[in-house]
Amino acid sequence: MSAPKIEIYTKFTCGFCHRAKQLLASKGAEFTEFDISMGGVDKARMLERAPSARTVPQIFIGNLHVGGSDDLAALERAGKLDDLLAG
Ligand SMILES: N[C@@H](CCC(=O)N[C@@H](CS)C(=O)NCC(=O)O)C(=O)O
Repeated sequence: MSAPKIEIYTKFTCGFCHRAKQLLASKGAEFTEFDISMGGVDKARMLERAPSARTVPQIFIGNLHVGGSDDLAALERAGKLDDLLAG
């Protein structure tokens, strides 16, 4: 199975975003980042995909909405992240 597409919506000055990207990078996972600091169509798209989102980052692995940085870290602690990233 091929690795799922990983997408992360971020803001420029966001420490939680940095932390999430570091965790993904430490796994060798490639991801697409959408910086929504200035709003725009990418922010609208994020809210379409995750209507209840109030913070960044918002992380998607394939069609799965993981949530934020804490949610990503929780998956890692539970030993589930590697399998999710592998697809
Ligand atoms: N528990 C969340 C916390 C995320 C968070 O507080 N993000 C801040 C920026 S670092 C945020 O989005 N604040 C509201 C805003 O910037 O509109 C997570 O782990 O992702």
